[in-house]
Amino acid sequence: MIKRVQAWLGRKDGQQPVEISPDNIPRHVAIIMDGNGRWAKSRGLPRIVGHQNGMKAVKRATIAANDLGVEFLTMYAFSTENWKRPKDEVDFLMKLPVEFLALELDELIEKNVQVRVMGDADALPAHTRKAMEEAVARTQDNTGLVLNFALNYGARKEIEDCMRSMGEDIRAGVLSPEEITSELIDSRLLSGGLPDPDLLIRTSGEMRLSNFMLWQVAYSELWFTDIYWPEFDKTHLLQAVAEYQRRSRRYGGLK
Ligand code: V0D
Repeated sequence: MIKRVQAWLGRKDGQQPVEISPDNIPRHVAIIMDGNGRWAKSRGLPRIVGHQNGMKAVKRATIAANDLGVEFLTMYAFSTENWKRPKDEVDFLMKLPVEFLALELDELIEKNVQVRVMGDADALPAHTRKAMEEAVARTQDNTGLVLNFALNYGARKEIEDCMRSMGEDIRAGVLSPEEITSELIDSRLLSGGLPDPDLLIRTSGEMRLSNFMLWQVAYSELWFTDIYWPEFDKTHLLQAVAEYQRRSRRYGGLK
């Protein structure tokens, strides 16, 4: 059964219909939300206005993914490298989880969304951590879309921490080297319990992974768009999913 989803793709030649099959929706979509600063600069606005509008796009993407039947949505909100930005900008960014949850948590709960966070929360300001912990606690039994924020996250550090902890277990005699398998590593990464992303989206024209989920995206379909993150809406998600469905996924083997 093919459901025809009509979506405006911003093409000069008019509306372009996108075909989405309900049988092959990516279970896990991960997004590198790039281009907030560039979006603001292109409009002569301060960078923080870009981040503010980026937050609105997080809401749109969440609703669109939920409506489409995506089960897991991971958003790269703050990398371990982002601490190098000017202090004022970092301070502003750290208020966004508080603001986002104050505005949206009730609706997320109503929609049965489960909020998760992956990354080193210890280094975050108390107000940021508190808002996130509260959202995670209040939604932990929800059974709908899992909205997973990667915050103070870096893939190499995640792998480093995982290897160190396995080394410690070997030294303590509770783990043997033969027991180290892909499945064990999966379970001990910060994304433990989530399936690997089926589809990775990056906005704003850059075609890099930038230390995002390096282990987990081994077989993911990658989709890049030139649009800036604050412009992202459901038509872009539909476009990405339609392309995902067009590609054959072979896992390096036969179809
Ligand atoms: C700025 C674009 C939502 C990327 C989106 C602290 C950069 C807007 C959150 C958020 C950020 C995080 C956790 C949570 C609820 C919401 C967020 C940051 C940046 C980094 F539980 N948007 N958002 N967090 N931006």
